Amino acid sequence: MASFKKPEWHQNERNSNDFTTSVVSGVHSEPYVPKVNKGRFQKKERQGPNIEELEKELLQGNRSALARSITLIESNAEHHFRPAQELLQNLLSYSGNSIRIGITGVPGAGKSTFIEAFGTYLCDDLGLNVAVLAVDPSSSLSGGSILGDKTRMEQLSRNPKAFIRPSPSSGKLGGVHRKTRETMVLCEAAGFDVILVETVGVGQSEVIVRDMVDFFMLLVLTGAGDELQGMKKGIMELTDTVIVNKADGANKRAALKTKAEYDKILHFLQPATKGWVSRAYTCSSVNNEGIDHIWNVIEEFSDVTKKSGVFEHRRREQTKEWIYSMIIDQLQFSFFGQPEIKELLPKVENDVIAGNRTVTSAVEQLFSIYSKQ
Ligand SMILES: Nc1nc2c(ncn2[C@@H]2O[C@H](COP(=O)(O)OP(=O)(O)O)[C@@H](O)[C@H]2O)c(=O)[nH]1
Ligand SMILES: [Mg+2]
Repeated sequence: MASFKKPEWHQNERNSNDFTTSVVSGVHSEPYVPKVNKGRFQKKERQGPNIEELEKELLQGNRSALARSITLIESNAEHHFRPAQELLQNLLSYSGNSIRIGITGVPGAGKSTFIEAFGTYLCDDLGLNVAVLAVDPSSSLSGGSILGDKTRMEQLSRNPKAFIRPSPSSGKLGGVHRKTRETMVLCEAAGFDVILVETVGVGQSEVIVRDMVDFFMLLVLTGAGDELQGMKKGIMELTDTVIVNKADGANKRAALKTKAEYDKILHFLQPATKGWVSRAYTCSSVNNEGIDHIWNVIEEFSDVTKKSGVFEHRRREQTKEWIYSMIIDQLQFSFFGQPEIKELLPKVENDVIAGNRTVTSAVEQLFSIYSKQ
């Protein structure tokens, strides 16, 4: 009697969202396809997202359509890539009409609490639609450290005029960088007037965010003495304002002193934006003090830079920069994704580590294989 080997099933390795299954082994005269699963799973795969409908709903400001669209562009599944790009292409002409604001600062500076107060003010007092995005390069490792912040934005997350999205994780079809930029396009097409991008001041994240926003602010704590000494000068040169948060209670006087110290430093630095003098301000996010003034500063910034042409110029430069960062993303993807490279890489690595060959010759060999494809 012929032995019957039970077919084994496995989920496709791409993404846990992909419920496509396939037979990998098993002896059977006909391919073994379970009837129950066939219709359900294959239908989902074949149909894909309905881009036209998604686009229509998103343009009407439908939050659920926006959330689904972001999920689509954030997806690391290859079969989502084309539909996502098609959607973006269709929505591009509706984007660009917001003010994009980046917010950075060390953990604990009060960024999330500030966004809660600031965002609520913009929604409730000014009637604006506010989207909050996060860029957290560490989140792909930590599983989304920004999640905890949702509790700090409790009020805002329930506001019908606000939309909060945690940081995407990076993947082979592009990193956090591309996904955040594309998410901005989607938010603008959905009618958001203000986009706030929160980032932890870790590694290169503040430089990345500076490159995708119009206005960039640094939130700092009081008692700057030591902090000022240790602070990277670089970040001060990127910022359009410094906000000394937690200017309340016993901390208020110290906050004013800190503000004066930052003003002094800013005075000696190159301005982050041509024609704009970066200054320091104080606020209290928990007491809602000074929040409205910060918005006035941003509006003034927008007026000044739009009149001088600096605003548009920066956006054009940012788009150019976007092209180059995408090229680098794609190159990495195609290089490391190539089967021959994948196969050879561990061997080459070992050879170099063992001192049998130079790094240059190893890289040269890999590239000659890559360019032959
Ligand atoms: N007294 C006071 N505490 C604040 C203020 N803003 C934030 N905090 C507190 O500072 C801590 C860190 O805030 P959080 O928003 O999570 O900082 P983030 O890590 O920069 O996002 C929390 O315990 C907040 O309650 C403020 O304006 N005044
Ligand atoms: Mg936070």
